[in-house]
Amino acid sequence: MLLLVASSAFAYGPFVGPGAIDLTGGDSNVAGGDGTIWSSSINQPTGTGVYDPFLRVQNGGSEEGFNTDYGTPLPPLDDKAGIWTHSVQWNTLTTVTVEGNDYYVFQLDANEEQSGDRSLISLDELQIYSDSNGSRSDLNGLSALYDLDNGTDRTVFIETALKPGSGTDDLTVYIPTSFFSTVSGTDYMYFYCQFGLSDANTGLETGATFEEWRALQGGGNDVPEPSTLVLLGSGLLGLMGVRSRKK
Ligand SMILES: [Ca+2]
Ligand SMILES: [Ca+2]
Ligand SMILES: [Ca+2]
Repeated sequence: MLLLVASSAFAYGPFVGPGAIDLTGGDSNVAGGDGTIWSSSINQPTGTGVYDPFLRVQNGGSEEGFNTDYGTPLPPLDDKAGIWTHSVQWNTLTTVTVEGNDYYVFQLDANEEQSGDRSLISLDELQIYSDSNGSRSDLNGLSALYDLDNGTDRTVFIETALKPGSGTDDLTVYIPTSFFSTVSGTDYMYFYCQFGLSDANTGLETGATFEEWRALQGGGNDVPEPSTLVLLGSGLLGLMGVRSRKK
């Protein structure tokens, strides 16, 4: 007899439960529940900003790191040394305004193996800090201004098979600038991430290749054109529809 199973386009997921931000179906404009907006892939905002790399992390199994100018004798955690890992001053970030709210925008270029479920990856921790020193070797003593796990242990599930390889963006996140209202523009943004903390053999662990984060930079306020705004708004409405159907 014919057995019909999951209708998902992928064999793994959907990932459900409190704190699950599942982008594995190519989802756009998923509300993080803390004001953030997550997409597997969206059109880049038009205007003055450019996406500049500021952090590469690389390790098999799981990997963690933060951007810093510290590199001697070795960069901290699983940071990959080179021109892609460096400090970022707050006043270099571009502010994007969507429906009256201001955001900083970050993109992830993940670079996972593409066999079986290995193309999946989990983003388990994301914290953003500020400090006047751009060359820290650790983040001890700092308090996170943004924490993905604040209130709820969130996990972002990403399917890199949608945009395989290096040089293709796998995730975009809009983070409200209101989290960072106390920072000085000339201070440094520290962006800490950890991937692949899920149980082994789920495919969500990290492969041996690197992940790279980029920020929308160029400074100033970049108001999306009306067409972009409409797309974002309708995406949010679409999401609510999807959510209610799942219940
Ligand atoms: Ca993987
Ligand atoms: Ca988490
Ligand atoms: Ca990629």
